[in-house]
Amino acid sequence: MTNLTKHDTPQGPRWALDGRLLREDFDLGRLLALRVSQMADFLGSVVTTEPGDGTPLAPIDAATEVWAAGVTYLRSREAREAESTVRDVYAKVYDAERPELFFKATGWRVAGHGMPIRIRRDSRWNVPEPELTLVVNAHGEIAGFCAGNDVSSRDIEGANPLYLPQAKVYNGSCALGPAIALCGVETLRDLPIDLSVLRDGRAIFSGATRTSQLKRPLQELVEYLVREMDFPSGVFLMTGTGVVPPDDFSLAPGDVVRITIGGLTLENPVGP
Ligand code: DO4
Ligand code: MG
Repeated sequence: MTNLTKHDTPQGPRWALDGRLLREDFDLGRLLALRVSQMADFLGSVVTTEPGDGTPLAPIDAATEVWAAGVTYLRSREAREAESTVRDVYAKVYDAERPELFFKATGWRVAGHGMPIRIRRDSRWNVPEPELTLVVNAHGEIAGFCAGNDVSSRDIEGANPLYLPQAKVYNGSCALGPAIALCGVETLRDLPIDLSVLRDGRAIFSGATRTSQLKRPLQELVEYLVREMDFPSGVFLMTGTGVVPPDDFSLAPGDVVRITIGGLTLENPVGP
């Protein structure tokens, strides 16, 4: 697997490939405009010998969109049925042909590894959602993945499913990182997904699942996303959560959320 990372450098944000800086004029949109079969040659032509270190940034460009799928694991359906006043919408979408897809963030809003995520001030029940996040090119091909956190308000979503955008989209509600692992789609079929929440340095919740527990094939989620919408510079697609903490759990400022997916660990403190 090849890792693409983005760093804060004295010259501004720079991308790196396996620890070596890419040319200054590289951006992710140029890579994701290509077919997967063209990417290795292109990256080879823009990689330098300079070391790519410095504070990690979210591996996404400012204008790139992040979308998300929902109720793709049985655990997510069960948890949402329990919290909601309108239960059968979740059963219906879990079993339906068409998946649930929603807009989550634009790149400039996304927190990278080590950056704070947030809980809404007008919500009392909040959870992290550890999600395999697909990096999809302009041709609808899956080029790789990163770890993602679809931070969510359960009480706002539970009050009414029409409040979903407010439960899902707010400052600090999306984290991605620490890298984009460029890989073939077969690598993604059975990846472990681990979530821990640390409070005062101690794990107060740990849970795990695997991508093989997904109800739908990854390519099917992508196919619905790109069916009637073009993404000339590519798009990120969070694929839903299979880990939901028990109902008496809520995130609090100062907690640290650690998500590991297929060897990539994304860690974010919960800010004020
Ligand atoms: O239906 C609401 C959102 C579901 C979701 O975000 C998930 O299953 O991960
Ligand atoms: Mg989710």
